[in-house]
Amino acid sequence: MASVLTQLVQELRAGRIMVVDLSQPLGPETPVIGLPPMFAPSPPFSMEVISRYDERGPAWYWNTISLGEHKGTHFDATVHWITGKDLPDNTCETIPAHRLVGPAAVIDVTDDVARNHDFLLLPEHIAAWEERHGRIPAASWVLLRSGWSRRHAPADFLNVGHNGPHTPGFHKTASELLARERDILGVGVETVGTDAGQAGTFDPPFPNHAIMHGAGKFGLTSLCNLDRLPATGAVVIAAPLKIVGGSGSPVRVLALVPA
Ligand code: 23J
Ligand code: MN
Repeated sequence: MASVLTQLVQELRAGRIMVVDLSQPLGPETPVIGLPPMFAPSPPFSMEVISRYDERGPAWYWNTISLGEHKGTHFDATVHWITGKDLPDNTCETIPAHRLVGPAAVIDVTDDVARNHDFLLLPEHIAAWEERHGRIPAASWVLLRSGWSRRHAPADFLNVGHNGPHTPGFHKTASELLARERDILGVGVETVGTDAGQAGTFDPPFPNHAIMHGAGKFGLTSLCNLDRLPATGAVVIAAPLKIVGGSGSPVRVLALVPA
């Protein structure tokens, strides 16, 4: 009887388990969240050549990059929000690695979001999902499949109107249920942040950040290819850079998915 890992390698080689990339490309065009003007903005991504097979380095190519931690497909550590500021292991370099890997519970709200860009997930949607698929597995990444990653142009992706951004997210009662009554690693979304576009006006402001990070849970944003995942049965690996004192990091999120 082959060990589970030997079997995993065989299944990967045979194409019966696929590796699905849930990350967006990271570059100068990558959109960044717009906050109200009284708050400091996150800077854009920039890249400068150190050398490129030239007099600065005849046989090697490398760059310097500069960017906000919370740029593109990224990871929110618990220290990111004031509610998580005193929790143990709350920065990027202190998170135990086993808390970065877990089963995916994919909640598909694509149709609701097509009708209402400000759609908020409610506890009743989670109950309906659990009725069909069983209880959200222990140590899950709960992924909100909204179809939003199909919006490639930055203006469509950020969807900012005269009264701010309009993108879907979680009602605070759903965040509370997931953070307190289920055993999850965190939540992942296709939008620019784990809170809805209008969440700055909610009470409390940005409730998903406040509730998740206060409960020691993580966030993943700007995911794509969630439509290639089953509702249950995939395994997600989300490993942020081990930035000392970091509040978050660009992340390559990979899913192992049965073919
Ligand atoms: C700062 C303030 C509000 C929000 C965010 C950051 C994010 O979405 C983020 O990237 O964590 S909503
Ligand atoms: Mn973030």
